[in-house]
Amino acid sequence: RQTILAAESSRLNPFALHPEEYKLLREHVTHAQVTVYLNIRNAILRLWTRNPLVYVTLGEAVGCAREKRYFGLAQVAYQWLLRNGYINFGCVDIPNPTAAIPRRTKGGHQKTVIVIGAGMSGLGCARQLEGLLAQLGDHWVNEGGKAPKVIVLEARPRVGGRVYSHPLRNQNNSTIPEGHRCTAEMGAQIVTGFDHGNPLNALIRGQLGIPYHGLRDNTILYDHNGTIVERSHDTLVEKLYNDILERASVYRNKPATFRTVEGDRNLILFGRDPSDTGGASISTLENSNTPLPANANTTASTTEEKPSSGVEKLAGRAYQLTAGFNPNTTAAEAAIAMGWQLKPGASPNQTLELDKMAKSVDYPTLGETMDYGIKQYQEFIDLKPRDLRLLNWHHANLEYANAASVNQLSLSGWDQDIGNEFEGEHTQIIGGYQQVPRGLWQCPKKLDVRFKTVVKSIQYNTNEHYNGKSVKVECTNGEIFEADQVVLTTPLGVLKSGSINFHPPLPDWKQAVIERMGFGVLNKVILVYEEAFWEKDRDMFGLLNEAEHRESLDTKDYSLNRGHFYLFWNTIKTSGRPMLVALMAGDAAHYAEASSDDCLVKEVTGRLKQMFSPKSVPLPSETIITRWRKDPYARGSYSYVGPKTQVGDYDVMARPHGPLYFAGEATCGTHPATVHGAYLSGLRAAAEVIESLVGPL
Ligand code: FAJ
Repeated sequence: RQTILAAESSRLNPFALHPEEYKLLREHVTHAQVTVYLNIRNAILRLWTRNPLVYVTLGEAVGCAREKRYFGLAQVAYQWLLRNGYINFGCVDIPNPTAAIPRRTKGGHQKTVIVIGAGMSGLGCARQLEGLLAQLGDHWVNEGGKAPKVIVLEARPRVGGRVYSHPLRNQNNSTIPEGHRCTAEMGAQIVTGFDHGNPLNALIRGQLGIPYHGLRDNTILYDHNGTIVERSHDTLVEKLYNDILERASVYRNKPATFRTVEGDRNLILFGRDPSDTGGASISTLENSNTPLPANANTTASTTEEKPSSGVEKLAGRAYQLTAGFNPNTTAAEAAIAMGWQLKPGASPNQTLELDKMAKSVDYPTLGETMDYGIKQYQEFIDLKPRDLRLLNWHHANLEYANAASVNQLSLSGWDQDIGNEFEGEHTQIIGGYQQVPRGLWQCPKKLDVRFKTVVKSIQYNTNEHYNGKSVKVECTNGEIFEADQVVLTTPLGVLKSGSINFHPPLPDWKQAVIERMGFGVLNKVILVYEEAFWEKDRDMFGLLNEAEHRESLDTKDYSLNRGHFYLFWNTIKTSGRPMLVALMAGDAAHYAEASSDDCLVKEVTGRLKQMFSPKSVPLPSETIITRWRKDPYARGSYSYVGPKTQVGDYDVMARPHGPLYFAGEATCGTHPATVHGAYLSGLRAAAEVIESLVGPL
């Protein structure tokens, strides 16, 4: 059971090969040997996950094979896991380098790999490269040269990029140990699914020992006048919202499937190997007319779709199909089942006709389609203003999760990462999330990061046989770096802005995807007080904003204000001071960019006074307001799937071009817009660079 869990928490299917393992093994192993391989691979993962402070050696991995004849399989499993960042990643001390990756370099001179950006992807990539290169130690010597050097160029004077824990006033005392300093999270704040696949688990808990606080699902919603929305009412409207979302999901693109094979589930469950492992290789069988074993073809799904929990919703990214949703049930029947009453005379046969909106335009959006659905629901159920405020609160929550208005999200692809969310506790780091990138930078040995080094142009040569450094990187401070490979991790917003010149220009396929993908904005209004006037034990509370009167149409518009301070995080447990973080999502995020601090503080204080009346709400003693769109090294908060984004675009973002490699959250289709996605993209890019240096496994 422990080995099964180890595979699952490493985002691998314990019972099936990863598509890349399948490609590597299909010509060399039989179906029965797949079971042996999976048993070994899961057991190696178990060695790693039980204590990620300790490096798993090749010898230990080989020890996971039960018979000598499977030592070769164990070596392959070990090397695959190592190369792809499933084991021995992060801040682990590497013992005397062994010949873990038996490959040789092509030339004798010292190579240079430059990583641009010291965010989680860049640091993750550089740390992984250092680790993998160290293990090739002897081979560089054999080649008469030194191991390649890795240099990180970072525009800012700090590490972390969009993970930034801003020190609070009078707290910038370096004698206070990091984990105890009072900080405000300007960027990422939540770590999702600690126990179930998040690679940051190994870093935060296993290696750096950083304290964290588990989020509780005890959120309440305040209406604009300060009354608290009853839980039952909130649930009723949320069900309606989910129903419309689910009806809109029929327009979702079909997920890509990959070929792979499964092992024998029963044997793997009990950790046993098959007695007879002979026969033809998988590829021979596949190319012949022989019927394949029952489990021979399967699609590679490492995760299953699961309904999300309340906390997950508030943590951002997970509204998804609930098990048992039946799209053939009419909307009116569904409404009755939820607990709504139909208007007098309304027929239970009434349903939503979303096609008119979804199919009438070239680039339908989620927001327009859902609003069309809400309008149709209003024909047969009586939605009161508070219901509409609640529905718009959920829109705002999606706008937070995607850093964009729902009217900018692709109807067919906005949740293309569905099914990959990690289950389990969501947490916040105590003392600042930036401890994680700092740890990656410093442990076990400082990476070579050059701060305040802003890259302005990249000259590159795609000729594989070019005899010399293929890339010249020029910085605004006049420094020039020559490199054999460059890993670019600058945010999509920076790439979109064109602030880095490429010579020759990036090819059309890369430039086009940069333009098609969405890069949105979320902002925070951070308020520090002398004393908390809110309930200290609640991690967050929401606010339903009042509709605004639109004179031109003489109607009330619920969308205009919905993202203004729609959610407050109470970070007293993690920041060390009484602090509220008010989120500005969707259009409100842009409003925050254009408004003065004074204006925003006045507005938010007004809202808080209404919510907490008759308590007195003072002005904050310190305020910090983010304006991520204006930040020249981010130009926004995170990526989203815009109406013109195409299926597979995240992978196109990730695809290398000559000596240029790409990492960053916007290159991680399975976990975009997240810190763990950024980190995983760094591991992936490191594997690509290593392959280009020493060849494939
Ligand atoms: O909590 O995992 C969060 N949790 C999370 N990610 C978030 C979250 C969002 C979320 C919540 C729940 C589930 C999933 C996501 C919501 C929000 O609360 N939160 C969040 C909030 C804000 C306001 C922001 C801005 C972001 C988040 N994110 C997203 C993550 O922070 C990012 O996905 C991740 O940190 C990106 O890492 P990366 O390595 O891909 O990119 P950067 O920007 O960190 O690093 C690039 C580096 O390049 C920077 O250091 C930059 O200075 C440098 N650079 C740029 N131009 C350069 C350059 N260096 C040299 N020369 C140049 N020309």
